[in-house]
Amino acid sequence: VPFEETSLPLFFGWFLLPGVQDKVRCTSMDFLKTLDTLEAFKKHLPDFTVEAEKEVDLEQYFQANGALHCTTKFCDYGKAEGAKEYADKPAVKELYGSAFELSLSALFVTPRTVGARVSLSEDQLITLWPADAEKEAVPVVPAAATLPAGSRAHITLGCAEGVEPQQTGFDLLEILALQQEGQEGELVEEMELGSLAYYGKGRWLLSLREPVSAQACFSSLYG
Ligand code: 2AM
Repeated sequence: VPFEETSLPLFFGWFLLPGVQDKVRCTSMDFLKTLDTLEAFKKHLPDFTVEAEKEVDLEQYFQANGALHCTTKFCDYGKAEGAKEYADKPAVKELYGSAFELSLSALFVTPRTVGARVSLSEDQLITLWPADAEKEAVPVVPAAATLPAGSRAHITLGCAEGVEPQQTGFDLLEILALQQEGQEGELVEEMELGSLAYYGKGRWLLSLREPVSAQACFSSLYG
């Protein structure tokens, strides 16, 4: 296999700095710990898991995986569509290895994934976010076609057993699509971190009162 065909990474993305990873993991743990004690969560537990359990320990339910990051372009070592074009973009080359400030604006939980929504700045959108990131999700989440660029940006914080990480972005897009249709979600509770809303089918969104600012390095993973 020629070197050019193997030299592309598994994915490009913003990797949270180690100290920031700990902070975000703690925030996520606190949220999960609180969520599964809420009466509203217990009430909707049948929507969350089909198993006939009375309780679920969310911290056990979700498995964390590797370094926290916000994927920009999944390249699959060059096999993914548009991988080479993305890697060749002048902005990608120029900004590779530089520091960024990501704004985490919400946390969400579904029966499949837990993640943080990343609200990208105009600059981050223009320079590094692939133009087709939302369109690529359309086969799974049709409404993604009408959502603004950057809607898919997220950090996977954990996945339920047997769930692939790319599911986190689909789950976020689904919730944003409901919001766009005018569904506000059922306001469940004002928590210390922000307001918690329920979107049905086991989908929960915590809009952070104060967005969490997270320092991150734009880089890639070969894995
Ligand atoms: P994630 O961004 O939702 O966490 C390695 O698998 C990384 O690439 C993970 O971070 C994963 O999901 C992301 N990923 C895997 N397959 C993908 C795909 N087809 N499209 C976009 N991102 C993908």
